[in-house]
Amino acid sequence: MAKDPIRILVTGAAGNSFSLITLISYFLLIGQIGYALVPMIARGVMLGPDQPVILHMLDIEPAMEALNGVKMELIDAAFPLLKGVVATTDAVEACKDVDIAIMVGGFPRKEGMERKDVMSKNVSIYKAQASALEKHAAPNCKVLVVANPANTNALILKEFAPSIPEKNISCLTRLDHNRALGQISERLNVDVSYVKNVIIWGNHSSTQYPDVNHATVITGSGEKSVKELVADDQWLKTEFITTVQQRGAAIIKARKLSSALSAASAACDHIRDWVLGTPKGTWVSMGVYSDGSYGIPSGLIYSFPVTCEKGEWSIVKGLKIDEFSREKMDATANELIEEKSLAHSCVN
Ligand code: NAX
Repeated sequence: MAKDPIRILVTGAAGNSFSLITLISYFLLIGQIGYALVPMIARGVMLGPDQPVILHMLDIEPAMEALNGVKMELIDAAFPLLKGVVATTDAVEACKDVDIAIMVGGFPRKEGMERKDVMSKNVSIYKAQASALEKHAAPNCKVLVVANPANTNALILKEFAPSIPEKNISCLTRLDHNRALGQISERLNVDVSYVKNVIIWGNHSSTQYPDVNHATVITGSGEKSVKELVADDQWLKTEFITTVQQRGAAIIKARKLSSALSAASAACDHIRDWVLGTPKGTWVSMGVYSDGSYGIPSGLIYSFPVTCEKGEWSIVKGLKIDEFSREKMDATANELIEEKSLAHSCVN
């Protein structure tokens, strides 16, 4: 019997939809994650080839025409799994009965803007959308925040939607996780699907800590430690970390646009694993509400290694943390504490 459709909200779905003037003022640094993401969802990349979906797309008024264009293209693509499209600038209509919400829309930092001004704009967006989700989404709606500052936007959403369980709110660090897998695969010249259990700790920012101390590669003679195979601790502690931390900037430099394809793909990976489960023996990185694990203060949305089963994530416990890692994990936590207090100072 055919499954019932799942309703998926994508905010910021018009992507790259600005007037020429806005475009110039953004200095061409805008990506278009929403535009890359919606066809992936409609094709079954996120929830599987037998799961029908109804897409809800929310954007702002100036992007409405472009959003209607995206809707026309979705219809023209004749995706068999796509059972409906809602394209709107009304947050209430957008959030109505959604089972999954992917929050890509946000206010980007423009040249000359203070951090506090950007934070303030995003706090007001996430406060308003939290309330629309809380009142109108399906009761067990899972939320993934992609827009930056992703961890802190997710935290604001959590705080202003108190009836949504904290377990249902997350932010995207899977792109960083996938970037770390990619770097190890390139370095060892092995298929990326044989590399597993890297970890991204902390903030989706340049203070994130990509950690391979527990990562392995599946080989013909069993699993081997990435550290042993790389056999170059200096590289792992320096270039590897900075390459992953600064990959977003490197993409902007090369493409003159931010990462969109890889970010959309990572959002699909994040939701797929969360809903359908992580493979046995494998963990992934997700920004989730800290329960105090690994000495990370509770009350932060922090990226941890997690496994998922039956639609629930759990932080992987008991990993040994060395002094080098401890310092990096605390530094990124401290940045999140500071972002949290900046965000709170912007709430009105
Ligand atoms: P774009 O600027 O192309 O798209 C943003 C979209 O959001 C636009 O269509 C805009 O009209 C819409 N929008 C603005 N305010 C809105 C609101 N209040 N409600 C609904 N929609 C609204 O950015 P894009 O490159 O698609 O990136 C989107 C966000 O993802 C940015 O904040 C970006 O920094 C962040 N990223 C996060 C990543 C992660 O791993 N967590 C990686 C990629 C990306 O940098």
